[in-house]
Amino acid sequence: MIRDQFDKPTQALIDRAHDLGISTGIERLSAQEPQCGFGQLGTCCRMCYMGPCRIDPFGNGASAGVCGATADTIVCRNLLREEVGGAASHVGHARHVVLTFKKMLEGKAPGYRIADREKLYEVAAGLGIQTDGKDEKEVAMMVVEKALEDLSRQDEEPMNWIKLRAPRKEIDLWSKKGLMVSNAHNEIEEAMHRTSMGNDEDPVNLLLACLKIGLVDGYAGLHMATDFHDILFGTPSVKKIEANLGVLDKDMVNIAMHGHNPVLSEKILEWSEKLSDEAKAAGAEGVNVVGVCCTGNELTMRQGVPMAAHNLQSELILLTGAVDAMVVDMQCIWPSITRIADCFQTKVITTESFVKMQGAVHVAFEPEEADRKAEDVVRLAIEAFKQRKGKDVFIPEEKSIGMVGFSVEAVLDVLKKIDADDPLMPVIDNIKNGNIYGVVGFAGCPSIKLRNTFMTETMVKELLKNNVLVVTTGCTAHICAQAGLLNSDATEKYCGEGLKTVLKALGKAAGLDVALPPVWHMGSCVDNSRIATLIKALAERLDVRVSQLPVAGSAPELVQEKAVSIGTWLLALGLMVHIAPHPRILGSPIATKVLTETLEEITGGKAFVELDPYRAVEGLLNHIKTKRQALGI
Ligand code: BF8
Ligand code: SF4
Repeated sequence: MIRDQFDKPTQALIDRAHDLGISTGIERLSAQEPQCGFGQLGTCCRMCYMGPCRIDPFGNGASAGVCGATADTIVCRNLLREEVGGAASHVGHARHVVLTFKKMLEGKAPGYRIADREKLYEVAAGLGIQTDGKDEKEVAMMVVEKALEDLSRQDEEPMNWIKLRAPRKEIDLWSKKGLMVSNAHNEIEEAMHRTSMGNDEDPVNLLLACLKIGLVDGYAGLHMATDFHDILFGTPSVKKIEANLGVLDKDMVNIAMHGHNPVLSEKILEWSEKLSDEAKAAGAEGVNVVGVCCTGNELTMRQGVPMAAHNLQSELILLTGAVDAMVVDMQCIWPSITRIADCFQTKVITTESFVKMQGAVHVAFEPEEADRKAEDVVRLAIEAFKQRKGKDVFIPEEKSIGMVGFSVEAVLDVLKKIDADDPLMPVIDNIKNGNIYGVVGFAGCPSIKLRNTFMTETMVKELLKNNVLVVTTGCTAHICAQAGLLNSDATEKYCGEGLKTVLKALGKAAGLDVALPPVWHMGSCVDNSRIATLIKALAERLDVRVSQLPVAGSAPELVQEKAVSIGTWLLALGLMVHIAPHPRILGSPIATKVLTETLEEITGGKAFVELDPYRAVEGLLNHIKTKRQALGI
């Protein structure tokens, strides 16, 4: 048994699984080891049935596939397909929300409403929609049409959401370099087409296509999803929350919401409150909705729902035996969960027709019937509680407190209290004087391969010590919350003097008695859009390119294809992106050189691969230092 390698509550549940003879990812990883070297280097091709072909980049085996494809071609084709997987997920998510919104406007989805009118009008104005003489519904429908255009137009016009959300100088650059994209679906189709057997062989051309898919992901995926989430459910504001597995309560009906889409989880939360009396009649103290993965982030930043578990804990949380229902929508849902749930009284409930699981109950969740379906789901959880009542559970007691909900709007509200006319100026002044040495965005997943090194926590603490402000999204936000990095005590404990001074002043401006936390929770993975919006605002205020700013990104525990496509978008924007573990590009000398070096001459961005947290921070700090020197600060 692997012992004492993870944080205490995670390890306690791994041990419990072992004692009960239940398999977890930790064991399944050991059973896979050593993992295939060809796969890790990216040099395995299955694009046709003359293969699969494997290229040994060290020259000890075949140097080309049966068709003659080289390691460079194979790696770049595989990378582009990974990106397509990521971008398709984000665009599919955004489309789902847009269509729900459209149904609501047409009167077909009465369970939803416009929650943030101000955001709707901000988006409409940004899209160039003339709002005079039109009512709210007409404006909203025109916004929907603009979104659907980005998924359907056949001319070469740049995507509406790029014009709406991308920084001006980067739009010019992408246009000049032939990277501009027009229709997300066409780009995804073309990327699949060009990577199929007998098409694009040129590794550089394939890498340029990766950048285009990065833009598709960033604008028709992330930004579009965030904008419609905010309009439908409200723009997040700063609030206090609890995090970690200890947020489960054995005396309540525990519903773990897992996945990504607030269209489902917001309704479940609403019905968990409405059916509270039924839960009480069943012998519970009420219904306790907790969040897992990105749905957890969506619910916490808008509704203050506790953040129970990140992706690595998504199967472990079921080992508590205290989860009555795990309700899932889309993405990052491990197939193992139904098998673990089966050992307890836990019901796994799938809700999307394209995300079904053997052993799960399927409740087809359509926006048209959102209320009735949400009611059904909560009732299933109450029934499951009745079966569990009185049985032993094992809930690790750890929980931490933190502040979440740092949308750009929320940040600007605080800054306006310091400088109403030029709210970004206080931040810029503090970047100039070095109180804020730089800003690093942490995004992505918990990797089962790196979690036991505390990769994320170690890097974040090192950066804070060096006065680097950290912003975060996704499961990395869960990791930071659990490590106590989202609260004011962390400011005192981990920040350098300069950053501490700034966060105390901001806390005061926000009307709090305490400093702001040193790590700002900006949302779910699609909300990497919010980080980009903050960067755009700074770049445009200073009239510089994004690549000139003392900022960088890190995906310190890369797992998902989605993290690869987000990372590529950030490379296109001009950022240095730190990545661990190794992306599957090292089998190609061309891909490695282009992504870690040459790209800097094109967009200003570059990938930086480093698995040691201290060396990774050193690399990020050096990058920030170079940018500061070039700006003369
Ligand atoms: O989209 S951080 S494990 S839950 S991929 Fe998935 Fe990774 Fe979590 Fe959110 Ni993002
Ligand atoms: Fe092998 Fe070429 Fe077929 Fe790939 S496309 S499996 S390299 S023959």
